Amino acid sequence: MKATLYGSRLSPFVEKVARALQLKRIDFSVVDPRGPNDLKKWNPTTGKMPVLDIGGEKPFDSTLILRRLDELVADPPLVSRDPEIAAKQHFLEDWSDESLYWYVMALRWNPANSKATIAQIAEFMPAPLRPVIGVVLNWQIGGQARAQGLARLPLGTVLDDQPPTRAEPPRRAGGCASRRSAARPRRDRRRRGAARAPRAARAAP
Ligand SMILES: N[C@@H](CCC(=O)N[C@@H](CS)C(=O)NCC(=O)O)C(=O)O
Repeated sequence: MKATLYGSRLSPFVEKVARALQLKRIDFSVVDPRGPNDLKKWNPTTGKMPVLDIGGEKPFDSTLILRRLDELVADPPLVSRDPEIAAKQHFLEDWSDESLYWYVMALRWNPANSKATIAQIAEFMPAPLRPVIGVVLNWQIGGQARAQGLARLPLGTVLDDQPPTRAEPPRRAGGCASRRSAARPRRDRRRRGAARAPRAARAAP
C-alpha cells in the first residue's frame, strides 16, 4: 500500500499522520503546499492540512485519518484494543491536539522565533510570493497565536510552563513539596487571559 500525504511536516497534525504511517510501515510521500490555494484544492471541506490519499480515498483531519488507518491496516494498532483504554487514549490525543498545539504556536510565533518560522515556511513558496509571505503569515497565523493568548506571554514564561524533560531532574523546592510542584510550579492559568480558540480558528503550522 502506498500513500500520499498532503501538507507540510511543520504542521504538528501533518507530522502526527506521518508518524502513524511510519509506525504502520505504510510507504508514503509528502507533497508540501506551494501557496494558500493548495489547501483549499486538497481539502475543499475545511481547507486544512493534512489530507491523505490512500487507496483512492482522501480522508482529512489527523484524528479521522488515524482512525481510518487503523481500519485499513490493523497492525500495529494505534490505540488499544481494549475499548476503555482506547477511550482514554482518545482523550489524550484530543488534549494534545487542542492544548499542546498552542504551545508550538506560541514558541514559533514569539518575536524571538518568528523570523525563523517565516523562513521555514517561505522555503516551500514560489520565489515571487516570498517577499510578502512574511507579512501575511505574521499577521494571519501569528495573529491567531496571539489571539489565543499563549503567544502574548514572554518566551521565558512559556518555556517555564513546559513539563520537565527527563534530562532535567526536578528542582527541589523545600522538604515537603511534591515532585510535581517542585518541578513545575503551578500557575494561575487565568492570569494568562488565554481563551481557547475554537478548532476552526487555526490557520497554521
Ligand atoms: N483538527 C485538524 C487541525 C488541522 C489544522 O489546524 N491544520 C492547520 C495547520 S497546523 C492548517 O491547515 N491551517 C491552515 C488554515 O487554517 O488555513 C487536524 O487534526 O487535522
